[in-house]
Amino acid sequence: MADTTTWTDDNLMSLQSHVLAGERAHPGATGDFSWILSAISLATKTIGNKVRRARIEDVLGELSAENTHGERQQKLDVIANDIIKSCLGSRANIGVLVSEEDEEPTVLRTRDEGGRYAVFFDPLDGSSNIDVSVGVGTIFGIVRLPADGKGGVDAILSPDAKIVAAGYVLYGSSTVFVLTTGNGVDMFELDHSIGSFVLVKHGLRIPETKKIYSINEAYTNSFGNGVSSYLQWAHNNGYSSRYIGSMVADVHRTLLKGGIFIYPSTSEQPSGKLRLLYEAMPMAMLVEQAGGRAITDTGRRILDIPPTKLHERTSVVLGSSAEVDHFERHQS
Ligand code: AFP
Repeated sequence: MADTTTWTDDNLMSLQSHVLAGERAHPGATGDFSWILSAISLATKTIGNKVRRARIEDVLGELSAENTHGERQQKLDVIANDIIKSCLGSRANIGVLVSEEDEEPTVLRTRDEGGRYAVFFDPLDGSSNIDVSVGVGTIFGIVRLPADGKGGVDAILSPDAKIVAAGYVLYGSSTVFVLTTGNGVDMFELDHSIGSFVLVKHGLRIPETKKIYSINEAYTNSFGNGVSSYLQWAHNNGYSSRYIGSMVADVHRTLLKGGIFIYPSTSEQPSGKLRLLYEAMPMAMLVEQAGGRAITDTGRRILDIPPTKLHERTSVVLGSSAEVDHFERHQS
């Protein structure tokens, strides 16, 4: 398939102007997205700054507390969570915030009080890598809450709640913001000299095929037969392996270079490890909007899974459409 990606190296377009331009193209648009995305942009620039200064400020290392999943929190997990909540908290159109780091959602306002959206986020994905300067990131999904409900927690899990935008910010060798509002995928890079995310790729498309798989192969003995059979096939067919252990970084490479990212269910984690609402769904939306596929290891489209609880886990298989097809062929 032809690469329709447009590299934007002549016109300067900031994230904010890009979102405003998108809204102007839709008569009747409320400006909701620019309002929410400007808060996410501010929050992620602030988190990025903390990540870059991690050894200079005292923000590295573990806390004694565990998060809602029983995982040891890093200091930066908590700092990033606080930053996002303080940036999003004042946005009048957000009803609920759901964070990986908080057991309970933060209910800001009801639907009647103007809370039209919920924002789901993993403030600092891959944070156990932070002490060794590996790329980490923030993942988010924006969900429009049903118009007739009261808002709050029930609204988030309602079948009428619809994910309308998703993205991540990767704090890697450069800081990139990858975004979809349901109209393709765009990529912005933080220009530190002007403090703005600047559009660098419009209409990003994932390569249709690439012989790269990304999975934690150390868990081989606890994979199901379908996953093992796929890996055996990949070994016999000249595949390379790439695994960073930071979902944002692994998915980013997969989006740009192609291939497949797999976090399957294992005998220890029968439902998988990654979280549906603020890891799997946003990444699934991005990958699909870029022309790829995102399913569970039993072949269910991730965006079709109705969430039943806030911190639900799922298996994740996503990437180039031909590569996900190969994986699917080995599951029976
Ligand atoms: P941390 O945020 O605790 O580092 O976990 C990262 C993560 O949720 C995701 O980013 C990785 O893809 C996955 O865990 C790696 O898990 P394994 O270490 O089990 O491969």
